[in-house]
Amino acid sequence: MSIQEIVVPDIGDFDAVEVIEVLVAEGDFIQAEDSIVTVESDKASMEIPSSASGKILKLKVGLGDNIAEGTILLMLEVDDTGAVETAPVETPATSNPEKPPEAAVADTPAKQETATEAPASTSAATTSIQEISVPDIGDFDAVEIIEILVAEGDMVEAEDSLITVESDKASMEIPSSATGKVLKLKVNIGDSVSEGSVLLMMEVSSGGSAETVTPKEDDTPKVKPNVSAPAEAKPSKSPVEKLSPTVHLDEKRFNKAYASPSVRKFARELGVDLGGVEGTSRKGRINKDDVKGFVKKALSTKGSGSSLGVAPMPEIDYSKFGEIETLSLSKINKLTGQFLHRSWVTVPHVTQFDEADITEMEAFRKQMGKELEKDGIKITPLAFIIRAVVTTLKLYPRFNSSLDITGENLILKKYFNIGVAVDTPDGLVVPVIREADQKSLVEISQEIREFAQKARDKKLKPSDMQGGCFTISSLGGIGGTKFTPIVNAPEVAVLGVSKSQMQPQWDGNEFKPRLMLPLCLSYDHRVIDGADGARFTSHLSKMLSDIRRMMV
Ligand code: CAO
Repeated sequence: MSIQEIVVPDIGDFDAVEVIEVLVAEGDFIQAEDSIVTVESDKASMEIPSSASGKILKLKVGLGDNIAEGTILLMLEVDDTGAVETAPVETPATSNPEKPPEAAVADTPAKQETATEAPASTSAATTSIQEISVPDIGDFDAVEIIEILVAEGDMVEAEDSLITVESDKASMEIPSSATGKVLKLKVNIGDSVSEGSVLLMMEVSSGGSAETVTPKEDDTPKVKPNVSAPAEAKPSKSPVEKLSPTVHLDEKRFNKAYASPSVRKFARELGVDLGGVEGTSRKGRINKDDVKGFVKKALSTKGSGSSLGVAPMPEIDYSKFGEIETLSLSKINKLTGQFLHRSWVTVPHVTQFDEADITEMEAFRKQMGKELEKDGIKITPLAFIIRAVVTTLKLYPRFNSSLDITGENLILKKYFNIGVAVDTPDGLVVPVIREADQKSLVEISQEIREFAQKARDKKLKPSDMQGGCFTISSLGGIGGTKFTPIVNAPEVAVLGVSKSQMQPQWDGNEFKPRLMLPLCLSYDHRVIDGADGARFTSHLSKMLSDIRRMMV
């Protein structure tokens, strides 16, 4: 027996984290990898596991303590003789070369007890015999051994493959959980094995130290009962669950994944849901590199499907199906893509459709257009729409707001800066017409032209695109009947405008041809109710149908 300090292992960036739960008590028997405490940082909580098996003599931490890597958690009485799963065997000094290794595992329980109860101190290294069994292999149950990869007498390293098993779906290599010498194989090709099946007996060296104790009995190798399995021993979780920050894994999917235990362990440590990882090894088995690749991809595509718990896009070689050309996305494309993606996944969108009768507005615009043409000024419907939007925003101030970062407060803006989506060869940009409520139709029109030109000449400054309250995306000059624009978050609403069309409208007596403008308002449903969405577009429609109302 020896007494060991159990300390906090490397827990990554968790530094000086608070103990929020102590999961063991003095006197408890624990297994290596059993959780000792739960700690919590501002980001996540994590269970800290024991690095050894034994009896807790003294707890060194309590609730509320701050701990970091190296902090002593408890003092553990450890049976170095291998009492947990192993039997002490001869030390080099006392070995009996005549005794075959197999005999070690065939000794009687009576002798085993003696070995446990009568330890003697020594500084020499000890060896023990361990049963190496099949670890957690997910949904593979009663699978057939098709290959034995080691022989008696072989030295194997932990994680070296011992056997290959095959189910009706796939094959898998089962690795060793320890380093040592194979003494006795316990399985044959054709045997069926499941989690827990003993594969072989291994001679494991436990290394010498001042505290190491070995039996003072004779030099006969012994096996003793597993003293770590009494009722008070806590059920052991998968070792890696302990060190992983709290990450939700779909256990069913995870178990079904075709991967070896070491890869499963690795995936759990990284919080990777194996169910979403594509295996590239034989028969689609997932290897460590697949898990690493998955993590790399998830990190490079911020906010990608993986972070949402959905399967990533498959990587497809399209050239298999025909000629292809690869174009790299422009900087604007990439940036816009990120913003739109974030908005799409974080804002609950609703789109309200409506129409405005702009027959009169268009007549007026055309008349104005003729008058202003000589001064080189052109007014498009967009300038009217901006004015009508501002008037409507004044009536419905929630549409001119943003949620604060906590999501608990609404910031109402008392200014009216309207963003206008501009299509350029490099992608979409949104310059902002500031204080649109203080500008005339002509001023707004000129600003749209200038911004559109600057955008296409790549001359927009970052400040030209800041401070917007509400965005308009006008596709009217191009075509289309309706679309669902994405809110330019943290704004809460965006107006899409499609191409106006002459349509028959019933005036109570007869159908009359009227120029109808399609309006598509998308809004953040956390901030705006459906009824208000409909009120907003109705009012906007009224403004555009009778532009005199904008003056009121
Ligand atoms: N219905 C019918 N015709 C329309 C219209 C509408 N809703 N809106 C504009 N038009 C007409 C204009 O009157 C103009 O016709 P005339 O030259 O005969 O007067 C023509 O379409 C072209 O207008 P325009 O597009 O040059 O000017 P605009 O002020 O309407 O728009 C701008 C300016 C910069 C917004 C626009 O050029 C643009 O880039 N739009 C694309 C926006 C976009 O890509 N949105 C998608 C975002 S989501 O991916």
